[in-house]
Amino acid sequence: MTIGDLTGQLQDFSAWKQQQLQIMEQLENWLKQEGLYTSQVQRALRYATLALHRDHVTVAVVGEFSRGKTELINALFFSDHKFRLLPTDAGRTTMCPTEIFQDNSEPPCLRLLPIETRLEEASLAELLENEPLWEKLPIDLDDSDQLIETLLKIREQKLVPREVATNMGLGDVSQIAEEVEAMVSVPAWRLARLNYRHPLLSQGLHVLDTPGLNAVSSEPELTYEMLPNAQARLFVVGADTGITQSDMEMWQQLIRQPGVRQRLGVMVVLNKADTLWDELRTEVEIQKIVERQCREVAEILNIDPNQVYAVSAQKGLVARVKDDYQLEQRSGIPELEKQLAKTLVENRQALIVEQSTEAVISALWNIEALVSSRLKRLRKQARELDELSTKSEAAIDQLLKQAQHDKARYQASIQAYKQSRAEFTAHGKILLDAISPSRLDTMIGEAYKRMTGAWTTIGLKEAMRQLFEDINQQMEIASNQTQEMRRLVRAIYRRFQSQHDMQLAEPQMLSLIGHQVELNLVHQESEIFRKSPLTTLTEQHFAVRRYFQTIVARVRKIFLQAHSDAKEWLETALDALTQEIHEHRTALSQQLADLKLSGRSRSMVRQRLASLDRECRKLEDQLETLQNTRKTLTKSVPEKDSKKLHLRVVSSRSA
Ligand SMILES: Nc1nc2c(ncn2[C@@H]2O[C@H](COP(=O)(O)OP(=O)(O)OP(=O)(O)O)[C@@H](O)[C@H]2O)c(=O)[nH]1
Ligand SMILES: [Mg+2]
Repeated sequence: MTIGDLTGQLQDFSAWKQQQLQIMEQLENWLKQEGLYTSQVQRALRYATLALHRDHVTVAVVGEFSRGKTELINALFFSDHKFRLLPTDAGRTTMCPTEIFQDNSEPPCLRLLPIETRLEEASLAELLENEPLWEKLPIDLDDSDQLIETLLKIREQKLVPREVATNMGLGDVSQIAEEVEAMVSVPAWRLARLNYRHPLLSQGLHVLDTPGLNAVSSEPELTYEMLPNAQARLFVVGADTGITQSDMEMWQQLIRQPGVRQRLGVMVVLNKADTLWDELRTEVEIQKIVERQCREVAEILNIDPNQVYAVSAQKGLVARVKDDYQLEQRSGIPELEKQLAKTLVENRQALIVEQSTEAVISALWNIEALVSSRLKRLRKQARELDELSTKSEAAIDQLLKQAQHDKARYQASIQAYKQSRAEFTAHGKILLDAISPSRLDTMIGEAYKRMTGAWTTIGLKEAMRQLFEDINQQMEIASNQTQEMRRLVRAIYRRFQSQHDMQLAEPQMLSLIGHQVELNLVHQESEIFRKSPLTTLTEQHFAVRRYFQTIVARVRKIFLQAHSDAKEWLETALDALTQEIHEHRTALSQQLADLKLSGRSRSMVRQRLASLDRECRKLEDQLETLQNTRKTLTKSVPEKDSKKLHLRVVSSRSA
């Protein structure tokens, strides 16, 4: 049976990542050896290598309960087991979000986070680190009964007093249990993490199964981080129910989130298509009905009809377990798998390139500019030295004077450079201070005090408004400083470019726009939260906690990122120029030495010319290697025998 599309694509992708890692490792060695290992490239390589090592792709499956999400996961990823891996059933089945992945550093197991942790303030990220809190159940891969039995835990519920359920923030999702009046039923676990073994998972695939109802939206980290960051999100609806009011609510809340930047990778699955397979109709008639329903779904959700896939997860699973090729094709699962594989890998790759490869490439551009500039300078020196041999002593004397004059002029401009650099550092301080973690902590601390001390909802809402006013003000200060500094850096660069004929790559600039856009989105969400009647109705303590978990946590993340970006930029923005200035000074001294030399000995001039020629050739080789490496790094499609090619490209020159 084929689960080939996904496996194949993921294998190619892993190969591509391995290849990238290899190129980067060789590049690092080569740069060190050639003395070209700048701090910018060092940072970019370290970041990219880490990102490539940690990388995985995530598929998240969301939708209302009983639409067949879990069955779809079984059919798409785990049909080679020949049994139903994850439990599915009519009614609510998956009680807590379930992550499935492979971590070879420990034996397979199921970890469960008790629902009671919702009573604590700790975030999910913190709880993930707190090992003893989790219940850990070992899994025997050779014993399918034990495996299935263990996985049934995901369905567990428990009875708690209604008040406790409310304190857990589950007041609206818990069902009233008939037996005990004041007790309500809540999921027993908050999150399940299944460390499993499977060829797809071993390629770095993570699968996130979620429960229906609004269980996901009660976990802010799931809603705002895990879901938007998944490379593919499958939204499952049922062909038997059509799109219901609650499907629509989940779509709005989880997929079209107002405060989250929309990313690619949403696929809508119209499941249970087999309920339309009416035996009294012809195949063509059935096909038409299915297509019509897909179009209707697309229309209601306001998406392209090509984003809707009609499948039967159940028939797909049965077909794959029983090796029934025809039924498998009819189930629509293979087509969905093909598109899913494409979406996953393309999105992931694009992100890796955007977030890390581009930084390495930009660092390489700067090194290229540096080497080109060295080459240009050496060639000029060689040319001048060559010309000197035909010149009279008086002419050489004249040139000597000119060179001394150049050096003096250069010395004067160094003073100006130092002044601008001091100005740059001063602006940098204001910038960093405006968005510093301690300033942020103060603002958040004050907001917390105001919110918890507020007697009325109006006071609470006012505190929320005030927090964003403070935050936006700080961002504004930072953004103004960035603009000032941009002007300053440009001016310094221009001066050295025009006055001293330096060849400089465009200086890297800092932009906080991306962070400001993110912040605006969170602000919008904060406004929705602030104005929602629910906030007025919710007990103040819970409203504040929820506000901190959903809004403030994200503000903190954006701020910290902006701060670290700014800090990194400040440390490296003038590096290229400083390096150039240093080399320029050496070149000027060298020029003077050459002039003096030319007046003395012909054979020494010849020796010097030969050595210049060797140096030029070395620089030309460096340039070629840099250009080739840049090209290979930007290649997105893995090529079968490209591994050898890279090895040669990077190492031959250094041999
Ligand atoms: N006819 C038909 N039934 C299906 C199909 N897929 C799932 N089902 C049935 O629908 C019911 C719900 O399936 P699940 O996979 O548990 O649904 P879910 O969306 O994971 O539900 P929750 O875990 O409660 O959120 C089960 O009884 C499945 O057998 C399908 O393609 N066709
Ligand atoms: Mg389920």
